[in-house]
Amino acid sequence: MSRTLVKEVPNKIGEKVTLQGWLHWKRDLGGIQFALLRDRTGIVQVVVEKGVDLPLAESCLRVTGQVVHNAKAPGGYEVLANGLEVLTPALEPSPIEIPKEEWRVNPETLLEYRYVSLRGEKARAALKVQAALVRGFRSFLDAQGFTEIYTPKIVSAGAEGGSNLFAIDYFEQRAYLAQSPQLYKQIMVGVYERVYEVAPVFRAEQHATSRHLNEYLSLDVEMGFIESEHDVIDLEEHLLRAMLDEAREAAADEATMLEVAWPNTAEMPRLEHSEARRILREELGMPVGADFNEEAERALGQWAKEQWGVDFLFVTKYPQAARPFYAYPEEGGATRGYDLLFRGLEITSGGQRIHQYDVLIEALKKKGNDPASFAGYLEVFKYGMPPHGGFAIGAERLTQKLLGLPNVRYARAFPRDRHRLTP
Ligand code: AMO
Repeated sequence: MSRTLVKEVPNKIGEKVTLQGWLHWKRDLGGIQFALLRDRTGIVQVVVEKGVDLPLAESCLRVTGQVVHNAKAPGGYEVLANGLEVLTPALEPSPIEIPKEEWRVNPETLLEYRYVSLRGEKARAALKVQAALVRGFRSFLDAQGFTEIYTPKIVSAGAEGGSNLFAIDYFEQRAYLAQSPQLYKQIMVGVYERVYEVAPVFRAEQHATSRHLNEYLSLDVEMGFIESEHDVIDLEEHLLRAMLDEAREAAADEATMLEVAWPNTAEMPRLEHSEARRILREELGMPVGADFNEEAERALGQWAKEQWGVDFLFVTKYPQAARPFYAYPEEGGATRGYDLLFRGLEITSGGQRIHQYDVLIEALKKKGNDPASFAGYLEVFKYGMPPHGGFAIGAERLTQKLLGLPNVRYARAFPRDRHRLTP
């Protein structure tokens, strides 16, 4: 008999079905045994006769039985098993109780046993929502004439400043893990005008925080022939709506289980950095520098929610002191660089870039970089680079804030943090 998926079971009342999955949980009531069977689509109650030996939880099973109504069963139905085959027995009890999944337990425990804690319904739902967001990212950009690119992750220089680079031995040379695809995505604008990349990037963050990973998924976009950073922000607004729509539709069950509060996407206001800074200082009493720290971002996010009812806030015209060398400079020390705060957390940096060769050389020097280290990048600016700009969304941070996860690590299957290299 062909396999029935758990989500199809309610449509098969009275029929005989064959299910496959994992033994999620079991309970022996003396005369009768209850089991929960989990597959990729959900969980169903199975009633097993007394005397049948149920294996350890997490064993892989094939169950044949009849679907019947039972008002007391989860969802109002269950499967009365008359055949049960153990496909792969679990060899040991699971180190954590998967059905008792809880985000707020010590993250060390959940992450140490991530290879099984990921099987928890919430853990896997969170990553499923993320996969839908990423699919929305790709399909929206494909439809807008963007080309997906794949840039090297082993590079000769850092694009975002030197402080958090992972150095590696590359035969007889010193190399680094890419902090971002920034320089390559710009070069590729000279080829396709509009490009995007979905790939991991690496940051040697020394401190363990709830919002930093040492390896994260960067959703990068870059486009040519723009007038200003506002063209880029317009694109990002539409893109975010498309991503959230995809997640809402394609991961509807997961979102319901995680009790997702869908954000306001109707309005995403733009606030200049100087004004944001004034608000922080004068209205919120927070003394802040050029770059806003975590507390300042949180306060600004809360302010925007209270004043304007918005979840997304673009902070534009960042000062040069707080931006990398490639940010397009403006009069008075500002740039055309922006950040996007989502519920008070920075999920994006972006902006217009310098596209003139000599301006770029000057900007590199001003930041204390040796132009010779960037030779491979600089060359292309001799050959007609259009005015261009783009941005990068941190996929885990977007997922974290959308789902209300207490820690960004839960938005990555196998997070790398200050002390974690396994699993
Ligand atoms: P930036 O360095 O601001 O910009 O990074 C872009 C976005 O990536 C996410 N992010 C992180 N997420 C998890 N852990 C980290 N350690 C971490 N660091 C950054 C954030 C952040 O907003 N090249 C530019 C982007 C551009 O201008 O196109 C860049 O990399 O969500």
